[in-house]
Amino acid sequence: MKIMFVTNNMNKVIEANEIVKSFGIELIPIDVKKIEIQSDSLREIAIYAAKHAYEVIRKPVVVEDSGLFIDALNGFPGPYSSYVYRTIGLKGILKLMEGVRNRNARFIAIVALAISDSEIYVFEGITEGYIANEIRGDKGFGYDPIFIPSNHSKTFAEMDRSEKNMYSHRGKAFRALGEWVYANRDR
Ligand code: ITT
Ligand code: NA
Repeated sequence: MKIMFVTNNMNKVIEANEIVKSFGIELIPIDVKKIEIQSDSLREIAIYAAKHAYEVIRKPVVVEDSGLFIDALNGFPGPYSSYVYRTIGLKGILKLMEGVRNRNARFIAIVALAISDSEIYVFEGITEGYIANEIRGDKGFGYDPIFIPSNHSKTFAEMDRSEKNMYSHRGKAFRALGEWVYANRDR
């Protein structure tokens, strides 16, 4: 089954496709404008974007909204992760975290699937971890070089894609989507 995926981030597409292919799903990136409202809630942002994407495409469509939430920074950058990455970047985050002992953080991914004007299903993935003391690794994307999942010593950027997918917020959210689609395959 093919599902359209509205995103400008090809890293998301590649990671997510590796996860959903075992459920017989192929995610097709599609170049439709993703409407991103300003909100503190990733869920609200994702649902709104999925609803609008469905209105344009009229076919099953997913969007993913994700972010890195750092406890010592009261959840910053959170819903602003994309903007913060492009502006202050990894170095800026490490600077804000200089001398901070509580380095706990979590990645959250919200995947919203719209299959009609009124049916939107939401799948969430959360991965707990902490902020590294320095930039490490060159795989992955975004904040991967500074995020270490709990009970691990490597950053996401030091892991191969399949290893990151086992633990990542995106892995969890898209596996949940895959299970839902599989369970509802005869609808
Ligand atoms: P689209 O909105 O077009 O899908 P985006 O990259 O702008 O792509 P978001 O608005 O969801 O995506 O912003 C999420 C940001 O959080 C993203 O730009 C990354 O900086 C960061 N992020 C999300 N998942 C990540 C991951 O697995 N590894 C590293 N950084 C991640
Ligand atoms: Na975005």
